[in-house]
Amino acid sequence: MTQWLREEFEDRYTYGFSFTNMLVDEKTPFQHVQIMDTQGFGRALVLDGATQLLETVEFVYHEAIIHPAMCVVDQPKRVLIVGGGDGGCAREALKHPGVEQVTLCEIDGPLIEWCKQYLPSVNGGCFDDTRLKLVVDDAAKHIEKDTTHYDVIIADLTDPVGPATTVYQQSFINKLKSRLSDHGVLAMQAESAVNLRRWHQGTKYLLQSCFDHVQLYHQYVQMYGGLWAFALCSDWDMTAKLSRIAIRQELKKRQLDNLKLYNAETHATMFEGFEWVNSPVD
Ligand code: SPD
Repeated sequence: MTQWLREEFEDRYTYGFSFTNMLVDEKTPFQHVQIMDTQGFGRALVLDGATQLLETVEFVYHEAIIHPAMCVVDQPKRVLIVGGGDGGCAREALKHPGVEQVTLCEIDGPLIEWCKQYLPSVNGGCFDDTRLKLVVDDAAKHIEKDTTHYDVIIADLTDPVGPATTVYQQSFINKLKSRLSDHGVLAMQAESAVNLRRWHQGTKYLLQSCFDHVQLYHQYVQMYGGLWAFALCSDWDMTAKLSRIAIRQELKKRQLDNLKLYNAETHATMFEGFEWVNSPVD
């Protein structure tokens, strides 16, 4: 029987997809986890009613959140992913030659197991990669104990509601920042500048209060209902590293010119093509 998963944004916009079988419908101590077969997008992962990924199109989000951050850092070796228990971010980060370790810190152990079982295409085998260090813990607690400095930190977070509100805080972002190496960067999903304007603005102001440089960029992400925002943050000026030419050279040097979405041209569109969304919230 066909059913619908529908999300409502700011009481003025809705987006959804149809599904047939529900494969996982469970509550963990952290969230309500659903995995279902969709009609046309492979399987879906939904947490607390919010779509996290659709199998056939998840690469758009995962490439967009990972590769700009990885490319602006010279020879990134250590990467920390906060959240991201489905493995999509780790899969993309591990594509960069020279990466020695990707630490994936996800609070929800059962979520990881269900994703491994029902969504194996998303992790691309990353859980068997010897460079992956899986930590099942609260990221705030983990980074208190972990003194590693990371070249790239990725915050692959759920929306800023419920339990996730604690991570959209200056104290948490500053803790992450304290674990960046010199010339390290943090990349984070930043909601939608057109559909979720208040959450987007809140995330932007939060990051601007913690970092000297916050570069927002945007990509159409069908599985989140439209244009989605990301933020690349640092305390050093990334301008030269973000040029189309620099990205083209870096991708060539790393033999990453065969990604599905990300290349020098799509990079330029993400970073320069969406100035029109920066109008104030009404
Ligand atoms: N509105 C949902 C935003 C979710 C961002 N995180 C997605 C996790 C995919 N790895």
